[in-house]
This record gives sequence, structure tokens and C-alpha cells, in this order.
Amino acid sequence: MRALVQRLSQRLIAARPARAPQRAAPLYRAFRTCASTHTSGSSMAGEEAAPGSLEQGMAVLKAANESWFTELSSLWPGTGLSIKVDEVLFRGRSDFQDVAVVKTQAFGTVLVLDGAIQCTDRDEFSYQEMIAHLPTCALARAPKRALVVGGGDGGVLRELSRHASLEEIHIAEIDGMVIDVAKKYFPQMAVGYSDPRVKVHVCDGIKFVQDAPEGHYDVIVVDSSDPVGPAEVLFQKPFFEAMHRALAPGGIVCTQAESLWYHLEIIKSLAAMCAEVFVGGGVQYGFTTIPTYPSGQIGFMVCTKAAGDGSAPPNAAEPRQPLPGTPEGRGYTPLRYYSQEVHRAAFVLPAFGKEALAGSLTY
Ligand code: SPD
Repeated sequence: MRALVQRLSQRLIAARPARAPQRAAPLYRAFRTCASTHTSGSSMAGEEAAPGSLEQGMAVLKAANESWFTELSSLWPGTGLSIKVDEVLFRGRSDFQDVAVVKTQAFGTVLVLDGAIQCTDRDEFSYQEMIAHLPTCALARAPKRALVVGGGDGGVLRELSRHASLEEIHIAEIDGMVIDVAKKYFPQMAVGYSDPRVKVHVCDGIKFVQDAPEGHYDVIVVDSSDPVGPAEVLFQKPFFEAMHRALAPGGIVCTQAESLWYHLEIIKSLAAMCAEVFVGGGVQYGFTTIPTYPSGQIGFMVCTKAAGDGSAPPNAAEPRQPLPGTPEGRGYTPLRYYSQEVHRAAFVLPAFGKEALAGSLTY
């Protein structure tokens, strides 16, 4: 056994990082300095796995009859969560990304896009509940119209459909394969698609937002993957300007905004850019805990559009809407993470994060 471990370590040390492909579209400056793509993680010498694929991650830990997937990315260099894989349920390559679904004992069924974990049966609720309810419950008025950009797994739709006041819930997801895979392998998330208020648009989310009527939405949730590959543009200023335009006065955008532990520079730049766009409004960072995302923590940039009457933007850390309910008869479970106490606590940052973001956040 010791010899096996030694051989494995030697092979890992000998492994050379795969070359990252040249990127055409630049992301904002801070991001470019610390990351290029998910595809630059290392793999074992001699393995033929494609960069940014499930197989690359599964080549890292191979022993006896076990298969392990390790999540590699230059966004979290030198580290990677490993999960033992019992079975590969789906492998595909869409027009946009590498798509995989695996069965694991530790976290149930897991969705992996371009080698990065998107959601697992066991902990997805902590992310989906928070990214949906932080903005929606912070609104000063009952929400009527919501839009999800990305979020093809349906989990955010499921959460938004707990809000009885919503009259329409649109989703703009670029990758139809993610929707199909979610409906087949993640029924507890895809249940969100069963709500008759949901309208699905398989299209470029940016174009959808640009074409939306001005001032239309009360809430926009951007449930993106990491800022590499197809999601890169969802972290850039033109998209935020388009969302600001599509929001009603006092409306709120909530976007996936990465980890304080690994991506402080990205978060700082994102917050500063949001402050330029949401003039007179609010820019706040809240977070959730989740074991299968890098560092076990992921945040949300919560941006409130000015009400237009000169009043100060309300503090999004204060819930104003009733607790989201549990629709009956369609496989919904009660909330498992979000509560009003958790809502308020989500915006209390550790001292290092508070200090780093002090200049860019409004509260
Ligand atoms: N590091 C992965 C971040 C993924 C965030 N999006 C997940 C989509 C779940 N609906």
C-alpha cells in the first residue's frame, strides 16, 4: 500500500499542468490576474483526459477499484475537493460545455460542468434557497416578476415558485442540455419547471436581458457557473448595465459572486463595478455555506436599483417579505436553509472580508 501511495505521489509530482487555451474574451482585470480557465488544473502523467472534463478530475485519485473525481481549476489552484464516484450516469458535450452527472455515496447525484461541481443532491438547497430568497425577501414590495439567468438545473425556479405573489417567472438558460439532464437526474430541483408561471427561454441570457422591456423585473437572479467559459460574460459590466435597465425601480439583482477565501480580488472588482452601475442604489455581499463548493463558502452580490424618489436604498440584509412557503402536491420540501435569521446573518462578513470590501459596499 505504501509503495502504491509513493508511486502515486511521484506521478502527481511529475505531472505537468495542462496548458490553458488562449482566451479571446477578456474578463475584468482582477480576474485575469488570478485565473484563466477551469481547464488548467493538473492531471496525472500519462493520462489522456481532456482538460476541463470529468475524466481529468477522475484521473487524479485512482486506487484499487475506486474512482474519485477531483475538482480542478486555476480559480482554486493547488487544491481540489475529491469525491468518490460510484457511477457515471451521464457524459455529454453540449455546444457550450462539458456536461457530466455522477452518482456518489457522499453527496448523492452530482452535476459537473466543465469539470466544476454545480450542485449535489445533498447540499444544493443551501445555495438555491439563498440566491433566490435573499433578493426576493429583501424587496420593499411583494414581487410580481422574476427572471433567472442560467440556473438550468431548475433549483432557483423551485425556490422562486415558493413566492405566491410572483405572477411570472422567466428563465434564460443558454444550454438546453443542462435543462434536459436536470429533468432526468435531478427531479427534486427540476420540480421548479412544473410551475405554470415559469416560462423557459433557451437562449443567450445577455441578449434576453438586453431585449427585456425597461423596468420590467422586480428580481433578477444570475445563477451562473464560475467566470470562465460560457459564464464569463455574466460577470462583466455590460451585462450588469443591461440588468439595471431591465429592473423596476427598487428592484434587486442577485448574482453568484464566488468565495471570500479564494476570490477576494474578484469580489472587490465586482463590487466596485456594481457600485458604478447601481448609482444611488445598494451593493451588498451576502454568503452561504456549502461543502461542495471551493472553500465551503460562496457569496452573492446583491444590488438594489434606486427607487427613483431620492430615498436611500433599503438595506437588503433586512427581510421584508413573508417567509417563502411550501407549494403542495408537487414534491416540494419545506425550506431547509433559509430563515429570516439566516438572511440577516448572511451579510455579516468576517473581519478580513469586511475590511477588503469596505470601500465598495453600501452597508
Ligand atoms: N464553483 C461553482 C459555482 C457554481 C454556481 N452555480 C451553481 C448552479 C446551481 N444552480
